[in-house]
Amino acid sequence: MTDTVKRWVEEIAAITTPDRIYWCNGSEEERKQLTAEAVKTGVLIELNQQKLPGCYLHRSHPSDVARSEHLTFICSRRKDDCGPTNNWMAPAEAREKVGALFKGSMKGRTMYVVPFLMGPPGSAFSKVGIEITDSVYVALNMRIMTRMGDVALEHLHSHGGEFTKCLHGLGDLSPDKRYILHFPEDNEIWSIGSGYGGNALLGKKCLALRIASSLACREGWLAEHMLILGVKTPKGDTHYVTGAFPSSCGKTNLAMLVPPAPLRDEGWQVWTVGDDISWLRPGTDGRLWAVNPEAGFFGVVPGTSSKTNPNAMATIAKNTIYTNVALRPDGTVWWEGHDDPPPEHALDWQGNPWTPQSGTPAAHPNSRFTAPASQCPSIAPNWEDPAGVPISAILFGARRQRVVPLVYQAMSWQHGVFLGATLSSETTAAAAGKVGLLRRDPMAMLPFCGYNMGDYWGHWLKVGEKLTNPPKVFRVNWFRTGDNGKFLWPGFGDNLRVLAWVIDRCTGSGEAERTFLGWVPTRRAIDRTGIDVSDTTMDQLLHVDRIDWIDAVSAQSMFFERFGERLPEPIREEHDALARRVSTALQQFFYK
Ligand code: OXD
Ligand code: MN
Repeated sequence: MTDTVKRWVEEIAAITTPDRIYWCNGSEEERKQLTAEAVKTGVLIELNQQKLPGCYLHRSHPSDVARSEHLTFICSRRKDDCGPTNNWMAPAEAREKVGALFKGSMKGRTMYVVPFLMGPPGSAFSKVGIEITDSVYVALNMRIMTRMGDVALEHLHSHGGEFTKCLHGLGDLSPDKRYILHFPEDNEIWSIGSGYGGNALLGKKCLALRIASSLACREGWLAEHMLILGVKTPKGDTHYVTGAFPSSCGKTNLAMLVPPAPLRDEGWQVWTVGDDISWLRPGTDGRLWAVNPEAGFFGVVPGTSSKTNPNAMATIAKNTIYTNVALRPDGTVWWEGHDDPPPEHALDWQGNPWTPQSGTPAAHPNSRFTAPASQCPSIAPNWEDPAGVPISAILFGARRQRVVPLVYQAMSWQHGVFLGATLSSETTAAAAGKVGLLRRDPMAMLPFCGYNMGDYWGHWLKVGEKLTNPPKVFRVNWFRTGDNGKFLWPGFGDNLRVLAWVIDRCTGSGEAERTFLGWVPTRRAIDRTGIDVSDTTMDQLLHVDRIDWIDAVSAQSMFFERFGERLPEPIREEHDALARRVSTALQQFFYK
C-alpha cells in the first residue's frame, strides 16, 4: 500500500476517532466475518439459507431510502464550473461545515478502509478509489459492486498510484446533517448522514459518474449513466448498444432482455455487459469503446419478476443483499410485482406487521437488490474485457406518456448530442421528491454530471470529432400511452423488436421515413410477429405531432437559456434547425 494511502487514512482517523480500523482485502473469509458482524449488530437479517443461499436483508432508516439530490453538491473552485443544474458549495466552506460533522463521528465504531477498482483489472479504462466508511453494510455492498481489496491495491501500484479519496460516515443519519460533496479538482468525495446506495456506495454515482465525468472531460473520454448490451443477430454477428435512461426507467430490464420466442427461434440473443454505468473511449479504429466499471447490480426490486426480468430473478436468487423489501414468515422476501401473490402476513420494509389490507406498500418503491454481475445468466462472456466492447448505437430513453415516438434516429452525431441534451422524463422513486413530474434530464445525467452541463455537451461534440465511425444515435420511448392511459407498446422482451430495427439502421437497412424529428421507422419496419399490436396502435406509437412539438421546442429554449454563454453553438444551431423544421411542417399542415 502506498504511503499516500496510509497517510490519508491516518489523517481521517485522527479526525473521526474510530475505536478500530479494519483494512478490507476482499477475501471470502473476510466476507463471512463482516457478514457475521452485521447480523450480530442487526444491520443485516439472515434470510432462509435453504431457499436464498447467501442472501440477507437490510432495513434502512425510514428517512434514508433514496438519493438526496438537494443535499448533493459539486464543490468546484468556481461556481460557473458547476453550472446551473448542480448545487454548488465553495470548497473551503464545504470543508469547514462538513468537516465539523466528521469530527469524532466514528467514536465507538469501526472504520473500514475499502480499496476498490472501477473497471476490469489491468484495463486502461479502470480507476482506483479508497472508501473510508463506518458502515459494514457499505463495505459489504462495495464488495459486490466493485472489485474490492487487494486487486485494487495491485492496480494502484501498477498504474501510477492515483486514486479517488472517498470518505463516508453515517453521522446521525438526520437529513439536516446529510451532505454528499464532490471536489472534482481534488479527486475527492465526502458523504455523511446517509447509508443509502447512491449516497453511500461512493464508487457508483459519486466516483463512476460525477468525479469520472469531470476527469473524463479533462482526459478525452465519457462517463455515462448507460447500460451496455450485446445483440447477436440471426446472421451470427454481435452489435453492442448503450442506453442512457433516467433512474428507474428500465435500464436493468433492457440490459437483461430475454428475446421473445419467435425472435429467439430465428437466432436472436442478448448479452448483458452492464446495467447502469458505462465508461466510453474513442478507439484507435475510430469507433467508440465501452466498459462497465461496476462488478454488480444495484437494481430496483419492485416490478421484478420472472415475467418482467427472468435473468434478474436468477441473478438475485443467491449471494444478494436486499434493502427495504418485505420479509415473509418463512424467511424469504417479497415485493410488489413479485411472482408470488401477496402474502397473508409479512413484515413490511420497516419491519412492521403487514397484510394485503394494510393499504401501504410492503416493499419500499425504491427497494433494491445488490447482486454480483457474474451471477447473471445473460452476462456477456467478454464483459470484463479490458479493451471494452465497440459500440454500434447509443439510445437515449425516458418515460414520456405523450409526444415522443417509440423510436427515432438522429440525423448525425451532432443531432444525436442534441437529442441527448433535450431528454426529459417523468420522475420516479429513485430520488427523493414527487413522482410523475416532467423534468429535463439531459443524457439521463442531470443528477450525475460533475461539471457545467453546457461544457459537458461541448465535450460530447469534441469526442464525436475523434470518431471516424461513430455510433448511430436513437431516441426511444417504451412508455407512450393511449387515450385510455394504457401503454401502447408491450415493452420488456419485445423491446428487442426495436433493437432489431436499430441494428438494421446501423448496418444500412431498416425502413425509415424522414420527419422533422429525425428518421422514424415506417409502420412495417418493426417486426410485430406474435404480438398484438395493430397497425393503428403502431401509427399512434410512431406519430410525430406538430402541435405538441411547438410546445416542446419552446420548453427546450427555456432550458437552454439557463446555460448562457456555456451553451455550445452547435447545440443552439440544432435547436434553431428543429424550430424551423417544426414551423415548416406546421405550415404544410395548414396550407396543404
Ligand atoms: C441508481 C440510480 O441507483 O440511478 O442506479 O438511482
Ligand atoms: Mn442509475
